[in-house]
Amino acid sequence: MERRVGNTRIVLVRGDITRQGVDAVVNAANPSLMGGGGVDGAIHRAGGPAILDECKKIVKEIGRLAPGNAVATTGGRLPARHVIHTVGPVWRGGGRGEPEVLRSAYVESLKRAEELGCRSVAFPSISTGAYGYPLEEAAQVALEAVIGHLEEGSPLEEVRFVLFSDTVLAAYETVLKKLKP
Ligand code: AR6
Repeated sequence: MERRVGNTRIVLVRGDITRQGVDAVVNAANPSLMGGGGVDGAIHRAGGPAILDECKKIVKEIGRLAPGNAVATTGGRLPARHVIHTVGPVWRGGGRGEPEVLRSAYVESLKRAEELGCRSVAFPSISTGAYGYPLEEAAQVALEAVIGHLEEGSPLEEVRFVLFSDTVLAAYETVLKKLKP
C-alpha cells in the first residue's frame, strides 16, 4: 500500500528491516544503545560489530539516549548505509506522554535521515513489541507523525514501514486508509 505526501511516497510492506535496500533503516533501540532483542537484536546481528562500536562512542559523548531522540551510525554490513537509532516510549497506560514521545521518535529519525542526505528510510513499528504500545494506537501516531513532517516539505523520496507480520501490516493499512489524503 502507498500514499504520496508532497514529493515523498509512504509505503507499507511486510518484511524484515535488515534486508531493505534503503539509505537508512531506523532501529527501535533502548537508551543504553547496547543492543537488545526484537528488531534491535536483528539489526546488530545482521549489521555486525561496527554498529555497536559507533554506539559506544555516542554513549561516551552524550550518555544514554533519551526516549524520543535519535542518533545515526553506520549500517555496517547491512544493505542500508546508515542505522538511525531511536528510543520509543514504554507503554504505561497512555497518560504519561507516550504518544508525544512516540511521535518525536519518528520525527527526530526523519530529521537525522534528512541531515544525512538520505533519499529513502525504513521504519519498524516502534514500541509495539517489548515496549507494549497498543498496535493500532501506535500505527496512528506513527503515520500521523510521518505525514505531518512530510507535509512541511522533505527531500525524502520514500518512507517505508517494514512490518514484521500480517497483523502489524494490517493495522497500519487500516489506519492509513482512514487518514485523510
Ligand atoms: N524487521 C522488522 N520488524 C521487526 C523485526 C525485523 N527484523 N524484528 C522484530 N520486528 P521490538 P520495541 C518488529 O520489541 O517495542 C529491544 O530489546 C516486532 O515484531 O523490537 O520498540 C530494544 O533493545 C514489533 O512489531 O521494539 C528495546 O529494549 C516491532 O518490530 C526494546 O526491545 C517492535 O518490536 C524496544 O521495544
